[in-house]
Amino acid sequence: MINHFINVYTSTLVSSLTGWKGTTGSRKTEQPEKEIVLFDREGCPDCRSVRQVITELNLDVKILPCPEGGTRFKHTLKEVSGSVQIPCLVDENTGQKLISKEIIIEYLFNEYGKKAVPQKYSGTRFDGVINWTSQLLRGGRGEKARSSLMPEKPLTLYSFESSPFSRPVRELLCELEIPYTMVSLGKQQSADMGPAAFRFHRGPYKPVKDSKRERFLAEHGDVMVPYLEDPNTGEKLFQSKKILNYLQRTYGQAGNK
Ligand SMILES: N[C@@H](CCC(=O)N[C@@H](CS)C(=O)NCC(=O)O)C(=O)O
Repeated sequence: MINHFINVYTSTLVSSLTGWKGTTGSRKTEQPEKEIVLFDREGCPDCRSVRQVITELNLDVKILPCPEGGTRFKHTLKEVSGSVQIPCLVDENTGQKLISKEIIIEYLFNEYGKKAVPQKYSGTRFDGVINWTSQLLRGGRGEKARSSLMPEKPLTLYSFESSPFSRPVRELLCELEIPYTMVSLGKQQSADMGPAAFRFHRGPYKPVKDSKRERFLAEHGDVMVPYLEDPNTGEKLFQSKKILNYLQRTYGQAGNK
């Protein structure tokens, strides 16, 4: 319980330190037909910058985790891009295979945001110290592989990049090298702001019309992330702590923390 509190608390500090980038989600972007794939490491600052833009553009992407020491997707990564460098983005809609965060971010804004990279996402001279402090605060979570069982089908996680409750789940998915579709549920209006239990907005919650949030509310009666679906077991879960326990129990292997 205390461990989980500290986990979420330091995750909140990281979101604050990174200026809560990756909180808002565009109302305009259209999801492309084919799945965009991101070879990603949750604890890697360059990958985080890319994921912030993915939330900002309200895109859903397939995450193939490549933690240090991981072997599951490294071979595919090398085949696809000729190197093991991450982040690496593969977009079958346009035939692009891209490495390096600057190139990926520019591509995503041009292709899906129909605009140039906003100032907010072009980096600052404080990035080095912010990244170093963030990694320190997370104590190396989301960086190194642990042995795990490979699910037959990819999982689905609803989240947005800065969500303090979702980060620990993404970190564990990365450590366990579990592939998943990351559905972005960034905040699209002021009424979306705040934790699910006490939204800053008063009155009944109404998401933006015809949005993913509206569909999520219709299906679940609330909008709250993280939310995990596992088609391998039929499990559908809210609550970060429950999800972490579930992942560890189902895919983590004995001898690991
Ligand atoms: N107790 C929940 C809290 C989840 C929560 O409050 N998540 C926030 C995002 S970090 C949320 O869903 N806010 C409402 C929203 O985004 O509409 C958990 O541990 O998962």
